[in-house]
Amino acid sequence: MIQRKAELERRSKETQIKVSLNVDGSGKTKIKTPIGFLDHMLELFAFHGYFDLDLLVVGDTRIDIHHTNEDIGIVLGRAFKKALGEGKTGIKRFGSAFAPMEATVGCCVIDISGRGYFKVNVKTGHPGADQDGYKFSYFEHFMESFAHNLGATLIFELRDPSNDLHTNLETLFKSLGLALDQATTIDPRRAGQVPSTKGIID
Ligand SMILES: [Mn+2]
Repeated sequence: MIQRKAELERRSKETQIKVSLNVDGSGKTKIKTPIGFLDHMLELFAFHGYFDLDLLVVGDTRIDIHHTNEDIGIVLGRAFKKALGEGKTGIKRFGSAFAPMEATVGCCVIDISGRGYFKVNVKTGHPGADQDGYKFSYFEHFMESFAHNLGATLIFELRDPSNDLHTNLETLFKSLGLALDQATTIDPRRAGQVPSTKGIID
């Protein structure tokens, strides 16, 4: 089987990011960013998606976490795109998943279509107050960057949100791990084919 792995490094005046990804891993992670809350979310995303992910980040968080949060989304999206390869041969392409936590359900639908689109719907309620410096809007910004750089349509729905931002985002990150695992799975019935009637995903 081909190795679906990627290593990337991105340096800007705001952040330095090094990532190593294996799409066909076992969920092992070594994640160290200046945003502890995001480390926790990315660990559970990778664990439930069976992705091996090493991520080392230095960022200008003395300003705020805005640049660092966004840039991690960019680099992670690029790493998945690179690991899946140019034609995305044989992958299922679509994925959808639900992850509950108490009454709250995080839902994710993804299509690795080559085009970036992002949306999140919150059904009845509020996604929760800011927590330990993290905000729901940072989640949106992170996922928008991720979707555009991966080249995927990424839609989330948060049902019956708890008052706790941590709980809510945990269901969403888990649902992404589950949905992306599905979408990146190689379907033997599509062996050697690009999963599009157009014959190309770019
Ligand atoms: Mn937690």
